[in-house]
Amino acid sequence: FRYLTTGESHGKAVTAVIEGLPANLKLTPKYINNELARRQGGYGRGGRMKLENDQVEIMSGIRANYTLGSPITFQIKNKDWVNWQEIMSPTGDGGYDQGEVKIKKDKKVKRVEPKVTKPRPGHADLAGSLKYDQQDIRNILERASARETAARVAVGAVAKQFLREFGIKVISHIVQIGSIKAEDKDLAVNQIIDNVDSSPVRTLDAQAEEEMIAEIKNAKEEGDSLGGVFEVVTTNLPIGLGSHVQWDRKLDGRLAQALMSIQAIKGVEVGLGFKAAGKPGSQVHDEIIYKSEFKHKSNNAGGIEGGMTNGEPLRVKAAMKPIPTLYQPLESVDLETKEKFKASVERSDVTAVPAAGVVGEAVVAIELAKAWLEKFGGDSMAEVKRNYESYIESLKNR
Ligand code: EPS
Repeated sequence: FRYLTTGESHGKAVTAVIEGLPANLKLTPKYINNELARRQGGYGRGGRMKLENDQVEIMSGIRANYTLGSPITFQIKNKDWVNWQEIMSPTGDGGYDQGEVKIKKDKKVKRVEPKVTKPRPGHADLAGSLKYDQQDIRNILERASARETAARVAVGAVAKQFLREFGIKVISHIVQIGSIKAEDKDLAVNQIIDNVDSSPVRTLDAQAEEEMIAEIKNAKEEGDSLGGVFEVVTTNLPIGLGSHVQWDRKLDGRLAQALMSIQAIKGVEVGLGFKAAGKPGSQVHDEIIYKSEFKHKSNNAGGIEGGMTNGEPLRVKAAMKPIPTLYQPLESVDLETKEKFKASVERSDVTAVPAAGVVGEAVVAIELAKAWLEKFGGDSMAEVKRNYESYIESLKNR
């Protein structure tokens, strides 16, 4: 299946269109809303998250809680829109007209913001404004914003519901915030699911949790921001999702692209990842055993060999850079005057790594659901299940 998202951060809503899901999959807004709430949490978020209360509104493709096989559209309204409707009005009704501030005499304009000409380091501001020939940086930053990830988490919730029909669960946990690393515990999916969301930084290491919170508090006081690392883990996947035969069908490559496309992600590791480069092969590759089915003695590969799932749980990590909107100003140059200035902000998150983990789950679930439908595809859930079961049966005869 495929999807697109739309929406500006302070526009009316973020939306998504999903195409290619089979009919008769049970989908309820409750599950999607719960995932949206998980993304909004996490210690270190700023003022905007106190304002928003993300709820999905389904516009098409679902009837009486079951998919129809037709495209699914939904929207998540931006509550902050009411404060921006003059500035973000698609028709310029608020008096704002592409770079000009006009206050109409006969109209009360609650708030008018001059155009943004000061590009913030680390954002899409500079490159986007030059590339799209924009005089007002707002025309770039609104879409570049990580607000868009709300739509992706909703799509991911749909993918998760689909995978759950086959017993596949996807979860994330935070393994590093700033300089604080959690102990590498290699926990199973259900243990992570049961424990991770009660931690304000979504980590499974209580000692690291305290230190992470202290580091976030400290960064806040200093007007600074923090990055970190999350890991996404799944239950055992069936052998053979993805393929070795062509570069764009390799599942690890597709997962890396999906994860790298999350705002502020700068690196992705599959299994041992970068650590594998420094070890001899004898300590990296997972030995194969047979106990009524083919298994591996370890899972350093993170569940993927040759671009295909190998029957083990998937383990992927992604590194997020510190949020570039800082209270501590960074040097930049005004687009119009070319004068130096120090970028300042009114409101920002200190860190969004716990939320990024939830987004990571979503994009991983989406890629897995896509690969699942490529291998076991059908127009109804019953057809997909038949195809899946017959493949699993065929493996038993090997
Ligand atoms: C974001 C900046 C902040 C974050 C926002 C992402 O928003 P604002 O500019 O309105 O203060 O709160 O995240 C979300 C709105 C969200 O839903 O996650 C950015 O520049 O990427």
